[in-house]
Amino acid sequence: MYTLYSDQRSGNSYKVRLALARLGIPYTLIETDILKGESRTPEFLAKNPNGQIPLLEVAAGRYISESNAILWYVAGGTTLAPEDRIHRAEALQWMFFEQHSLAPNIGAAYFWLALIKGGRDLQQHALEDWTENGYRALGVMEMHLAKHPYFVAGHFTIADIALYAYTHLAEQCDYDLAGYPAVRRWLARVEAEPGYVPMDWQPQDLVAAQ
Ligand SMILES: N[C@@H](CCC(=O)N[C@@H](CS)C(=O)NCC(=O)O)C(=O)O
Repeated sequence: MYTLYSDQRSGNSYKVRLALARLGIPYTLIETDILKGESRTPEFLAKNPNGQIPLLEVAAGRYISESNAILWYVAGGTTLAPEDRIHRAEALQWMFFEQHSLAPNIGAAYFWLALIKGGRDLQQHALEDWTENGYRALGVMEMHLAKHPYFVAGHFTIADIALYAYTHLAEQCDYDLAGYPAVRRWLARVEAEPGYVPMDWQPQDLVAAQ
């Protein structure tokens, strides 16, 4: 059985919880509080030298980090992970876009504005860039979603899961989605998918970090 090191408030961790729920795969969740430094302890760094969650133990002592790599692993062989060459490349394209254009802006804004007390003052210098670049990323998604129901292959895939995680948090960190109707319709479409779980959902098998 998989063991997932995850922080309930982390969008990157939520991607993995959402995929595992959709796939009906049981796992043990180890709640790892990043604000208490639980991903930077010597024990955790021995598992992931990069000191970040999510981290998935796929077999005894064998770990995968990076949320989007974990999505490919858990969804392999299912319709969530497109196998034909063009759809696989398009899924990767959107998942790299998520890491380079969405998460560094909306993900960072969510972390500092929604999770960190006093974060707005501490990060005042970065807000303008996060706003401009975050809206730019939303604009790219809007253009695609105005013509397509999902990001790739005409159906729900791990590309949607990757992009959903921080997009659905955008309104909690100052972004206004009113001007992005196709993005809003897509968010609702993802939420209507079978097996959908909200960000605060946890599996039964839960243990606290050691
Ligand atoms: N590119 C990585 C980013 C992972 C990441 O930023 N994780 C954050 C939580 S969302 C974290 O562990 N932060 C704690 C730290 O860096 O100490 C992914 O997609 O998994």
